[in-house]
Amino acid sequence: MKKVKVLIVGKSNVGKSSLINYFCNKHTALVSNKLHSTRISTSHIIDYNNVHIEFIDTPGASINDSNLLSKAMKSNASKYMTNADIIILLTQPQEKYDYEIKIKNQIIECNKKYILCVNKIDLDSSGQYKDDLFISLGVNEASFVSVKESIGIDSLYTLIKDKIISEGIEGTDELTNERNNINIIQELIRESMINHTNKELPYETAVHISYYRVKSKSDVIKADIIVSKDNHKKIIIGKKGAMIKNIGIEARELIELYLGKKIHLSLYVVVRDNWKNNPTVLKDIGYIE
Ligand SMILES: Nc1nc2c(ncn2[C@@H]2O[C@H](COP(=O)(O)OP(=O)(O)OP(=O)(O)O)[C@@H](O)[C@H]2O)c(=O)[nH]1
Ligand SMILES: [Mg+2]
Repeated sequence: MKKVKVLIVGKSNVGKSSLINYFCNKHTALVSNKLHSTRISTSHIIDYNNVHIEFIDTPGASINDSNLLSKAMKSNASKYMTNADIIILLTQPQEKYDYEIKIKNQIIECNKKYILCVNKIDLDSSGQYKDDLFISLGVNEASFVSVKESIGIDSLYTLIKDKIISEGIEGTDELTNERNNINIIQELIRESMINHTNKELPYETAVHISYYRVKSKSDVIKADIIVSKDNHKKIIIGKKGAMIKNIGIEARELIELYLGKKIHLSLYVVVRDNWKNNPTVLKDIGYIE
């Protein structure tokens, strides 16, 4: 099956994962109002008139941390740029576009063209940000959308399809990456955890699928929630296991919607000291190769 790769890049929290869920008409990418939600790139495929479009979500990295995890997140989007057929640089109404200039330069270094798209236009009806955006990026046009209000996305989709046709993009014939499924499931469990825990805790945790068996009626999935401190383990388990139970219920619902079938999900909380700097743990989770 030939697929056209559409890579979505941009600062954290601009709505990259939200846009992908909208295109796919399905909740398969982690969405949250917290910064640095997405940790790993995932592919989401849709079919349109026999054209298979693979939307690739990326972590929006503008992190200052210098641990191994942050480095992996920062390099994630650029790793996929060279193979992308189309790149969407997603941004939002804001005062400065310094981060977008950096991404644009990265795209140009890879010898690629991009579609500039501004999401969250529902938050700024004045449009005053447009001059700064155009001057900063040296362009004179962009797509303006609001995923939340369903504005402009059909036009963006048409733009993508027109580009596929006008540039004669045929797509590539690649085997579906088995790892992608695992990555999406890990991210959905993280989404449930983000929804149930407060403050910084989601940043201190990771999810590793330790066991996955496909069965005819319901798949069996076991996942470790990795934390670095005993007191984080206590918080995630909660009083009489209430917290982990609720995380599990929501995660199961999200995964069942994604897979379109029933699953049996078991969650375990595991303490791994300084896991963000542990190459073995990061490799197991798929954050580094
Ligand atoms: N007001 C408004 N909020 C939006 C819109 N689209 C997405 N959001 C919200 O913006 C927040 C961030 O959305 P995400 O899709 O997780 O952002 P992201 O770019 O994937 O972020 P990272 O994964 O951290 O890089 C969520 O709370 C969304 O509900 C929009 O059009 N308008
Ligand atoms: Mg995201």
